[in-house]
Amino acid sequence: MRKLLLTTTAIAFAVGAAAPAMAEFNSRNIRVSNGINQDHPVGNGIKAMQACLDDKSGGKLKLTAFWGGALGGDLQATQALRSGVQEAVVTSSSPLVGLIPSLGVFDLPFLFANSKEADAVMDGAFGDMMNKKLEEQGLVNLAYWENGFRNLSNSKHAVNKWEDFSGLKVRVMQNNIFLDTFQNLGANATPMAFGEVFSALETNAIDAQENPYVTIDTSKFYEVQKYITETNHAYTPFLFLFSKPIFDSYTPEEQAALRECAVVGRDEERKVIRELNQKSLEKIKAAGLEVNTLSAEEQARIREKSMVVYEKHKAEIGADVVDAVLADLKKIRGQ
Ligand code: TK8
Repeated sequence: MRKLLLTTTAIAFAVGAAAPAMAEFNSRNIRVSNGINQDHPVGNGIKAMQACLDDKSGGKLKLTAFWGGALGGDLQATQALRSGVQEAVVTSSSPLVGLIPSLGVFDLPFLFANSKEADAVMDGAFGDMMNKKLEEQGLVNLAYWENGFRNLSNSKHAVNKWEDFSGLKVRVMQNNIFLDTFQNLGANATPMAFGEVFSALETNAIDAQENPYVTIDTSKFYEVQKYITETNHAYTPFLFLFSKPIFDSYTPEEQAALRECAVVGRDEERKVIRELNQKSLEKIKAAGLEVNTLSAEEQARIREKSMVVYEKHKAEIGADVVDAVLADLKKIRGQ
């Protein structure tokens, strides 16, 4: 007993000695909600972020993750952040376009050719510019995580060309750019929150949806779909958003740790999701789905015909924002 007490005192002393650096950290329980499931790479990112926070805060900053939309969908959770009743959410940018129209830039069809381009734009000055707009709406974006390139799945027929989209009832994220992109393709597009997609597919209320392979895998959409086409029609990011009213009440050390560790989490999440992409596709194939790819000509045709969406939505997104991202991409592509 005595020995145990001594040991405890020694530990307390050791912790105490390290305390000055930790003095600026308070015990915080940070709730982070997600619409996707825990086995999505966002789960790996959150683990890595937690390890980093443990290290920096001496275990004081704790993330508690809620999966599968348990705290509400993307938009609902984001509103809870703005009013300061929830700390954080990993959300797609797309459902927030009603709130921040310029975020619609990320929904423009075929904007990014690969994830390298997406990373360069989001982790650079353009990403910072969008973060300022988010801050004006009470949202601190700690980092851009990856959702990924989106592909179409459906229960009706193989989609190999423009004409095959005709009449398909496709769920799209809640914004006009996605709606127009799919209507322009001839589909019957229906905006819907992510949490309703599985049962809408299961009951055939809709025929189709579009998401990255990893989401089609981890959210089990493959169980209620028959065909999949690698369309890569959009790359939409995840935002790691923090409630600005809550963030502002934290100490500078806590704020810095959150920002730095969200980047550590981002790097892990991007690494894992990129490794998983092909594995998820294999799993979807093994589940019996027919996998189709578009020919190079058809891809070019769809891409070209989709460009009307840029002109239609440029003013609403902000001409300066669209021009800025296109200028950035030109630079990145060395044009
Ligand atoms: C999950 C969503 C999802 C998105 C969608 O909450 O809605 O289709 O791709 O990842 O954010």
